[in-house]
Amino acid sequence: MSEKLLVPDIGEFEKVEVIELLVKTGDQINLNDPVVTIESDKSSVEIPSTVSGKIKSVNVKVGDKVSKGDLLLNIESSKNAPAEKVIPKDTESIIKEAEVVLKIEKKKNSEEQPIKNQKQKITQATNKKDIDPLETQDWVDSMSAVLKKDGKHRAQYLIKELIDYSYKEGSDLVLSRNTPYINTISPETETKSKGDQNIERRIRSLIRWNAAAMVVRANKKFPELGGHIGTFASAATLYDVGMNHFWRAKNNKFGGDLVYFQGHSAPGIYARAFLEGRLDEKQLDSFRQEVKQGGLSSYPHPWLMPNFWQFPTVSMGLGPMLAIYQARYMKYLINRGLIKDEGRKVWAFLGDGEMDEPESLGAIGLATRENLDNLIFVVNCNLQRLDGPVRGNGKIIQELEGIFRGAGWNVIKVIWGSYWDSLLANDKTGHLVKVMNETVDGEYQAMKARDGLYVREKFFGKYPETKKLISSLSDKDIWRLNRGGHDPHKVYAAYDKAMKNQGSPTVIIAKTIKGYGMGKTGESVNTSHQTKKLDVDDLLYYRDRFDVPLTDQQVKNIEYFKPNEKSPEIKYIKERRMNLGGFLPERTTYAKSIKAPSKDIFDFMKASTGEKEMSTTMAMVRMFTNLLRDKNISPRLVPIIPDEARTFGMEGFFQKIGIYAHEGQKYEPEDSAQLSSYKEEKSGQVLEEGINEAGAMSSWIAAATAYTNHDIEMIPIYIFYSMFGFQRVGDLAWAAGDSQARGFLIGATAGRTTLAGEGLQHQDGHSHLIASTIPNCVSYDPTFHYELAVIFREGLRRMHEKNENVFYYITTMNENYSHPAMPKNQNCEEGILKGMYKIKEFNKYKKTKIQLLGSGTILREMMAAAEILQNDYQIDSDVWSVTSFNELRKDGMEVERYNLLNPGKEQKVSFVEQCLEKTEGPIMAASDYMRMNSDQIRPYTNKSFYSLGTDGFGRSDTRKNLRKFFEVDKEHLVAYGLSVLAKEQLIASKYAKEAIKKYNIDGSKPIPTKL
Ligand SMILES: Cc1ncc(C[n+]2csc(CCOP(=O)(O)OP(=O)(O)O)c2C)c(N)n1
Ligand SMILES: [Mg+2]
Repeated sequence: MSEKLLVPDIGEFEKVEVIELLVKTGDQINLNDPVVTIESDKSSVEIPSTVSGKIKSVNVKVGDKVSKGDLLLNIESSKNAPAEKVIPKDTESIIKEAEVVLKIEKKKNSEEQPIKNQKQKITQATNKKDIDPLETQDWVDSMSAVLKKDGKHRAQYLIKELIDYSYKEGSDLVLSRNTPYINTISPETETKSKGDQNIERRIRSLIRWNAAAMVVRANKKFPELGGHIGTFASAATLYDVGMNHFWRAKNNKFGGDLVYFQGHSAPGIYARAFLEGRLDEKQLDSFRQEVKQGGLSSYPHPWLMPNFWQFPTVSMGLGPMLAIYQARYMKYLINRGLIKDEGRKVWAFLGDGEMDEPESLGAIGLATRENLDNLIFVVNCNLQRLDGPVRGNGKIIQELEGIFRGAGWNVIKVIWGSYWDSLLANDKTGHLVKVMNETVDGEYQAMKARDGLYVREKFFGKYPETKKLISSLSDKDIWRLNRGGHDPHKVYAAYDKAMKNQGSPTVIIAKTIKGYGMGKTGESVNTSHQTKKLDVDDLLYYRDRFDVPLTDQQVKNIEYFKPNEKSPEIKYIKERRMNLGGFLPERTTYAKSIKAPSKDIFDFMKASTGEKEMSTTMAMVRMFTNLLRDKNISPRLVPIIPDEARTFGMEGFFQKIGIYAHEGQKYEPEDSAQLSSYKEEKSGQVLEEGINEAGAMSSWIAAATAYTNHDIEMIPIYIFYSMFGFQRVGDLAWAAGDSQARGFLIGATAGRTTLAGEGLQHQDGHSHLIASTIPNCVSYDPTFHYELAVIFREGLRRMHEKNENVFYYITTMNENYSHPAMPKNQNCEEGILKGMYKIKEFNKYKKTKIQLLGSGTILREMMAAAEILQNDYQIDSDVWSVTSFNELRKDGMEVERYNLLNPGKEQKVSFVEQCLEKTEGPIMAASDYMRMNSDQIRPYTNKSFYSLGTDGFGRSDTRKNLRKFFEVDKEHLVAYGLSVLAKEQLIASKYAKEAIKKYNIDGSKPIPTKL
């Protein structure tokens, strides 16, 4: 049957140019195969075939302008397979998913058992708000009956119904997101650990000791080194239970759980590795002495300990975000079929003070939306941060419970240790829970800084009922009443429950004591955080507190303690880890590299675009479209966009590779009839992160380190508004460097004067400078499409084929202009990559010459200025395209350093000097960035050097006016050029004066930084 393939609905565009024919007459094509590429002035997009069959005729050619409904191809369609009858992939997966959900629901329902044996009864003591306690009791009894008969889900349903009803009847009181200040898991429902508690306690004590000894020894030797004891002291049990029973290591059978350790608990992690035989005493003694090889880094830094640490976490707030996006990315890889679903988990350990960072809580909604049941947060609530209490007058645990529960997380509070169980069981009047609820964190902290007597009086002494409750307990017994986070049974039960939770992320909020066991100097006192020296008495106390088998003399010598290899402790610790697949943390990679695409895939970018004008952003999108045709590269590309795909002309990707959505697309998009309609898919490739640069950057880091965390090399490309890139998420970019991320960051709509109408907060004139602060970030500011192609291909080769641990920052612009062909000069490619090459020479007059360096869009102003200088002033020039002042500076710095450190040896020559030393005339450089950008190379040439740039706040106007304002338009460049030559006494100053007058330049105008 003969079919006609017409141009589909392409939105608001008409007369769009055909730029590529992807098929020819006689070709056999399948449904959805791309047949032609069309390009508007903003974006390019492939048109897919809507039928399968053999092409009878192609009715368009490259250069034709087409609109909706125009004929593209005549196709002899294959019989028996009309496209309409095939159930679209999406529908299929929606049906499948619905079936799975139904099954889960069924399972859930059948699992729902009436609560029979749970004895825990929470009675809240009466208070003034209860105007009718008898009525209250009636309701409580009814609820109790429901719980017994029909279980907790039915009970919750009824409560919800009642609340809904009360709203309907006019009540506007909001349902509380809080439960009483007790453990979420009742003692009766706790899963018990099968571990040997005695031996685990001994091991934990040794780890505690060695961690403290390591910090104290380092500071005894060099008091300036610093370090923390109090944090790990509070978190030791939280880590140990995970290490002994839950966290599975990566090995050849399993991908491994991913654990984000709280940054300054690093000493404890080293101390465990010491017992495991992974680190030796010498290494412990080089804690925080990282300059010499083999030192232990102060905090988790993969850059400094690349075989050990996986995640840099110590800049507070980054860990929580990175962990959320890591868990999300893990699901992305699974849903795209790139890794297996092995039930791996992402664990993140966070401080309660750290939770105040907006980043810590900023992405918790995403974790719920995306059903990240592979994510477990553990918030160590020791109630203190650095200076003092986290919430002296309130309760951080309750606050966090409300926030996380409100966001839909599974919340598990671990507040009280097992010693409290019987007291709570005997709290018939509810007064104990009442005191627990009423006591604020400042009081809880103070109690643990004092003693049992103080707790008896201040806490239990508050009501006669609570006083009576502990009447048979000694002060020592009261002191022993432990917090949940220090009780391995409670922690085990919480972890077990978290592991089994389905459909939502879990947060375990554990109450602990800062500086646990450190005694008067460091336990629960406001200065706990900074305690890094312990005197002999403190150390003896610490030894006794944890029964560390060391003599007084050994304690005085601050000796480490490691039982011999055959001891039950060492055997146990190793056996536990072997059962869990190996040691942790450990950073390895078994990812296969990706072969860089052949050069010809970029060939079209080496030809001139002729009359056709386009921006470098558009050239980049064309390049990506081509890369998506490369079988090796295509599945590995991860385009990441913070709600700006249309800004960058990338909406064509929506249909082509789909937007990742773990639930697929449950709705018919408004624009479904259009070619670039919004298509969400479970196997979608694009990460549309919403207006969320920090989240997008976190996704990028997850993808850029997938080679180590998931053993699969990926090519993430995060495209953002350049102003909302580095300056917005600078600390994450730094963490990316530490993490040895590999991938591309594209600062689009770049430049202070190139993004015309958007104004002060949108116009970026410094992102390259920020990029230059990250040692392994390679950055470029290309002007022409062939430069972009050369840079991008080299990036693919270096990062993903050769596995170099660098990442690329490339700026692209939205100014349309035609692009010349790549110069034939052999050194051009090398120059593009090293940072500069000669793009044009003006040699007509051979009298006076100037070297003109331009970067980004300002290169074109420079080329135009060179022409004016030649034509109107008989000045010759060499024009250099500077693709990267940053790369030139790196090279210059290295060469200068070498030369200074090697006097008398053959001196090296910087690339800048190799390019410029034999040239004539002074140098004038300009870019669309601050002068500091081009100033970077000033020291690496012996010639006179003048910088121009866009220092100051941006503002909206036309490009022409902006360039005039910042004095980087061709007229200013001519005037400045003549002035430079006059200053160098190469021409008379009258020419400069004349030009300044001619171009209406006001010499008395204040510098733009003051405007
Ligand atoms: C972004 C950032 N700001 C400040 C610090 C300095 N700092 C390190 S630890 C700390 C206190 C941490 O308190 P908390 O999160 O409660 O952890 P704890 O040690 O109590 O477990 C501070 C302010 C940091 N590491 N990162
Ligand atoms: Mg804290």
